[in-house]
This record gives sequence, structure tokens and C-alpha cells, in this order.
Amino acid sequence: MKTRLLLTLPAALLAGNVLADTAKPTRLEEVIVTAPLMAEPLTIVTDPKAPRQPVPAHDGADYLKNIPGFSVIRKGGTDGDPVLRGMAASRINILLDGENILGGCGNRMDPPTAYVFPESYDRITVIKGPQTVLYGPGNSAGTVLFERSVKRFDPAGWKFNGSLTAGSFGRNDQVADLRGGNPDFYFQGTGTRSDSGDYQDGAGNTVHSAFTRWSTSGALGWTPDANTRVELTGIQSDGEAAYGDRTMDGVKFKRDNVGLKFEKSKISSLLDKLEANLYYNYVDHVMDNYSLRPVAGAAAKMVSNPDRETTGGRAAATLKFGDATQSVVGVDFQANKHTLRSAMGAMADSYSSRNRVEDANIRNHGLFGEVTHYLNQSDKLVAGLRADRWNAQDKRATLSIGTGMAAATVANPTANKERSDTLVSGFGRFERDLAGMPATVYAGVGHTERFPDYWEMISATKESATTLSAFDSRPEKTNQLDVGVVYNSGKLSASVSGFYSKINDYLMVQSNYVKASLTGMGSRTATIVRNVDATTWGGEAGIAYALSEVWKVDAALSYVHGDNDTDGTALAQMPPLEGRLGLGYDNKLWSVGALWRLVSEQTRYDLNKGNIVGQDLGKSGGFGIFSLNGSYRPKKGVLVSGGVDNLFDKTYAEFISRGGAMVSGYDQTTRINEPGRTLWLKLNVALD
Ligand SMILES: [Cu+2]
Repeated sequence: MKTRLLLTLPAALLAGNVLADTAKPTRLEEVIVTAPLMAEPLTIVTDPKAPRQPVPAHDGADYLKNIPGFSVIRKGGTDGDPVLRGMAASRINILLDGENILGGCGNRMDPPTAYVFPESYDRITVIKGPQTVLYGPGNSAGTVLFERSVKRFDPAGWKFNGSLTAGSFGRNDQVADLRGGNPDFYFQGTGTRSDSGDYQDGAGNTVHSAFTRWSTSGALGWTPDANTRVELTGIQSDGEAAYGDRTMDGVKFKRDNVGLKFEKSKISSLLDKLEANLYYNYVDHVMDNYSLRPVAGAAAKMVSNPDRETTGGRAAATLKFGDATQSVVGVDFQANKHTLRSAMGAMADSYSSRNRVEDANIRNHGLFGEVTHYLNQSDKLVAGLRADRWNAQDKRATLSIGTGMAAATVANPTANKERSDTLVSGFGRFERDLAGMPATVYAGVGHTERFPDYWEMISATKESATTLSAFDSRPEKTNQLDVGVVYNSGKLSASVSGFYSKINDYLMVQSNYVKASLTGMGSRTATIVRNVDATTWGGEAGIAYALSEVWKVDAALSYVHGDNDTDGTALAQMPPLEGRLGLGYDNKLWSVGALWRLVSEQTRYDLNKGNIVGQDLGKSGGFGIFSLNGSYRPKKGVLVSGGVDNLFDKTYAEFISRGGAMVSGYDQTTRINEPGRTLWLKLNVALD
């Protein structure tokens, strides 16, 4: 009875796509994803290959933005920072095919999602709240998994997926994914390229935002039987991006990756599955103030070249204790080495001949166990526990206090200091399928302890309130209650998820903090990290209703409220109330749809406070954005879609977006404005 409407849900669509990897016919989805619905408690699955509106930058953050509860801190055209329920950066655990990649830029040009080329993945899964321990530490707000899924080719076969996108402001994307094999071996080769010029906001002001990104990835798999898989993968990607919110642009985002996976299932009645992976990620990032914008002269040139090497791995066993109880136990680890080199003026051109100097070394070993137990036909218990052993070393001999030419070099009070912590996280959740109704209710409590990240301890010379180094910032402790309901009947799908969170030692970043000058005469301002206590609550609701065989309406709502209990103020960087209304007609041959996104003003703010990505700039106004989309499916495996985003060319900015910087040749704005009217056309082709 769930069948017809469910077919229009992204989760179900995706399941279709995953199966299509082998013998089943490929099905391309004509539906434009406006707001993916929660199909099971706390979990949202969406298909990165499906067209969506507004047309996203080809990076991970923009693809998350249309999931209710997510927002993006905009910096330019791409590489924004995703935020879930007001929680940014390391509070969302983002894994790329099971691997950590944490970015190299001290000024946060490259969140993990900057290394995501969405259409090279088969599935995006979001798990809200601290309600799993399986994927590593740090998911106080949630977990995001970008995953590939290549099925064994039995019988032998191949499959091609590709897309072309063209849009306003010179936007053009090309994606090709070829995979094939026989029962024993398979291969996959994927290439993506995305390119855009500067976009214009609704008022016609050009925003310094052009970007080019590309990726190539390959996989070789060995599947000697239906239950065994060994896979070797490699990725190279790079890009450049203009940033309208700062004085530098990203001119290199080079990633080199190699990964090895092993998976064996149905080993015995007790040991259901064994999986292990090992990976190496290297990020080489360059930013400067002269390649993508005019510079005052050779003397004013500045370039910075950080890199980060991350090695990690995970091993887990799935154990079955009868039909009612299953558990996953395992270990994981990651080790990060970060270095920095920079140059100014006449030395800028030869920065690459300078030595890289290590500034931080951060590693973690984790141990985890999660158990699912069915109490009866309708009731389920899920619980997990993990322990993390963290170690961090501050390798900076000196600190640079102040900016640019005015910077002073001083001794680092925490030079060569090492700190270690054992942090514990856990959760428990009860789920019940309601009798006589296609609905599930759930309630869970979770506790996570988050070790401060590179940006909270080291980068861009974060200070503490009392010293020149924030290296000793305390770990952040989140205690959260998650409750909700998921309903799926023939015509109606709906979900509501709510949360209440008490965060002790919330790692808050505060800019323009007034301190005594280094000489003791007068004052200066610094960016500091403070541990404060915070409370947040809110939730998301979504509904989709089939008016008839071909007409559908959907709506989504999200809200978060945050308090800084230590300062007695609003918690900074909380997005305002947001709603989305969609109406669609779809007769399987062609479709049309309309999306109306409504965002309220935000008057609760706390100037200069926030997170490692951005701080509050003041209040923001509300806005409503109307967009139209359509699609046509001339034959099996071909989908043409298109749309007009921001039809009425409204000038607006998201509350949490970064402030506009002074860039020569561009108008400075309070915040980085969102794109004005944007036309786009996309062609998806799937062959097998
Ligand atoms: Cu950078």
C-alpha cells in the first residue's frame, strides 16, 4: 500500500538506482528533489545523481542544503560550510566512502564537502543527532555519508551514467561514470568537471564567486563469490574558487587518495559480516590574493600553502545473536599531519621552494559497539557506546599575532605541548511501529564528547581569552534528546523530528575580542576560542501528499533555537525558521513543479560570536524565493530537466552567510548574497 507514493520519494528512488547496478534495468528519475523526506527514524537518503532545485554547486554542502535542517554558510560560488540544526563544521561527521578528509585551509576554504563531487557517489545518507557510534567520533549534530555502491556484475555487464548541465553565469558541468565487470572482477571509472563564472545577485551585482572543480576516480574490485569483495580505489581532484568574503582565493585544492576495502558476509550464523578499510588522503591547498583578483603590486602579494595528510582505517564485525539481536563491534583510527608554508611580496612566486613546517599532529583511536534488539514484532531498541583516545601535538614554535605586514612573531606558550584525552560517547533509542498504522515513533538520548579540532586549537592563531594559544580548549560535551514520528501511507508521507540539546563547553569562536596589546600599551583585537554552555532545541517536519495519480504537494519546515547560557545571550550562527512548499505534476513522461522557499528574519544574534567558519554579523531580513522546474523523459535512460531558480530575481542572503569583503572591481555587501534568477538545463543519460 506504500507503493505508488513511495516511488516518488528519493530514498525509494535511490534503492532503485542501487539495484540497477546489476541486471535490473536502469531507471532515471524525472522528479526534481526539492526536500528529501525522512523515510525511517533519523535517517534521510537521497540520490546525488538526481536533478535538484535550486541547481547546486557541484560540492557536498550545496547538495545537503535542500535537506530540511541543513543550511550553508556561503563564502562564494562553492565550498560553503554545511550546518545542521545550527551546528557547523566538526559537529557533523562527514565521511567520503568511509574515509575522513578534514581539509587543509586554516581559514576554512575547504570543509570536507569541498572534496565531494556529488555525482561520483551513488547515495547520500544523513543520520540526525548523536544516534550512532559506527562512523567515527564527532557526530554531535549528525553524520553524513557520501557512498558509492557497486554491485557485483553477475552476469557480466556494464553500466554508464552521465550528465551535462548548463546554466546562467557560464555554468557548465560534465559527469561520466562507467562501471562494468564479470562475476569475478569489476572496474569503475568516474570523471567530473564543474565550472562557473561569477554569478550575479538579484540586484545585478556581480559576486566574486567563479569556480572550476574536477575529479577523476577509479575502482578495481574482486568478487570471487557473492559474499566477498576486495576493492582498491583511487581519487585525484583539484579546483580553484573565488571567495567574495575574504582577501584571498583558493587556487589549488588538490586531493590524492588511495583506499582499500575488504568485505565478507555470511561467514557463520554468528559472524554475519566482516568489513575493513584502510585509506590515505592528502590535501595540498594554495590560497593567494593575486591569481584570481587584481593585486595592488608585487609587494602586496600574499600566498599560503597548507597541506594535510590523513591516514585512517576501520574494522568492524556484524554479529547475529538469533533473529532478534544484532550487533556491530569494531575499531577505527585516524592520524593527521598538518603543515604550512607561506610567502609575501617578492618571495610569493617562489613559495613552493620553501620548506613545509609542521604545525599540528592530531590522532585518534576509537573502539565502538552498537546493538539492535527487536523486543517483539513492533518494538526495537538500538544502543551504542564508543571510546576515543585522542592525542594532539602543537608543533608551532612561534605564533603570528596580527595580520599581514603588521603581524608580530612571538613565542608560542604551548609550543611542542602534547595533550591526550579519552572521550566517551553513547546513545540509546526506542522505536515502535504503531499498531494498525503505517507509522513509527521513536525517542532516543545521546551523549557525545568532541575533541577540539585543528581550527579550534591551532589555525589562524586562535587565542584563548587569557593566553595567546587556544590549544588547551576543553572538549565539547553534547547531551541530546531526539524524538519523532515517521508516517508512510499510500497517499501521505510525513515525518516530524524534534530535538533538545544541552551542550557543555561548547567551543565558541569569538572575533574582535579586545585584549591588551603585546607591548602592554593600548589594546588590540583577537579571535579567541571560549568554552561556553549552550542549549539548543528545534526540529524538522516534512509532508508529501498525492492529490491524484499525477499531482503531488509537499511541504517542509525547520527551526532551531539556541541559547548561550554562559553569556545569557542568543547562541550565534543559528539559521532562522524556514519553510518550503512544493507543487508538482508528473505523468512519468514529463513533469512540472514549483517550489516556494520561505525564510523568516533572524533577530536573535550575538555579534562577533560563532564557530570556526563564521560569526554573527547582525540581524537579517526574511525572504521568499519562487522557483520553477520541469523535466521530460523521451525514452528509457534519458532525462532532460531544467528550471528557473529565483524566478523573481530577488536579492537576498542567508543569515549565517559570511560577510562580504572588499574585492577590487566588485561591490561590497553586508553578506554574500545568493544568486539572482538562474536558468539551468540538465541532461542525464543512463545506459546498460
Ligand atoms: Cu585557504
